[in-house]
Amino acid sequence: MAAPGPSLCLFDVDGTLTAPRQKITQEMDGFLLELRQKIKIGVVGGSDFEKVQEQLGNDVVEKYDYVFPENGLVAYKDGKLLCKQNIQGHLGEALIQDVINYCLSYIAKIKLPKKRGTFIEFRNGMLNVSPIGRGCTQEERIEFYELDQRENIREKFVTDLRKEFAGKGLTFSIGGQISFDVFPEGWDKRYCLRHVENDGFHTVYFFGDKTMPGGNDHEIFTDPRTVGYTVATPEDTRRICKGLFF
Ligand code: M1P
Repeated sequence: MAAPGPSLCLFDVDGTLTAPRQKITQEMDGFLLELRQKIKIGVVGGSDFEKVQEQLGNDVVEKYDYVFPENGLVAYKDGKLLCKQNIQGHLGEALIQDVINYCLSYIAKIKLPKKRGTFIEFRNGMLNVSPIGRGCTQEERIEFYELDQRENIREKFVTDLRKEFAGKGLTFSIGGQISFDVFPEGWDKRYCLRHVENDGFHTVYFFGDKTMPGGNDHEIFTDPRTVGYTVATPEDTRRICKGLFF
């Protein structure tokens, strides 16, 4: 049973509302429309706004009460842009270049079955670093993901970066299948909560699949300001919401 009073449901995107980097199914899209009749809904993803639109539809800001790409560093409420942060202003060019140079030289030294283009994507609120390159095909993405699960390529990379940049105020977070995100400490998914804090919600529910320590949903999932649910698939998300809100 849901708690009484006005509530908000915040959803992670990949693995929670959609399969990783895939479009939302019609069924899930329809379900969220129904859910929105009962409760305010929002999304918070690591991906940038363009990717959120690709996955949830070009009209995503009309379909959800809140849309928080890049952990809420970019924020939309009621269809309107609320704010856009940038990392360069916060971290400074020198540190950003050190991170970029270090990552590129690390990637240059590892041998993988395949490497494609766009190893670093510079976003508003984060750097997204991919050893295979974001330009890979869906098949190549799965191949890398399976290899990564066996060989912990990203985990080793991130462990190395955490040592190299200790004390510099950076967070390295593994969220998806082929990459990890780099952003200032505190700019994880909890960042989006500041945009809803004064909107009078009694309860903010959060649903995510990467809620374990080290996963990019962990901080917001364990935050005292949310009631967190771990899901394994979009079907799981639907099932839990039905039990809570219908
Ligand atoms: O939302 C989870 C992650 O989705 C993408 O990851 P990948 O392409 O590696 O599957 C990225 O947009 C990443 O920033 C994000 O955290």
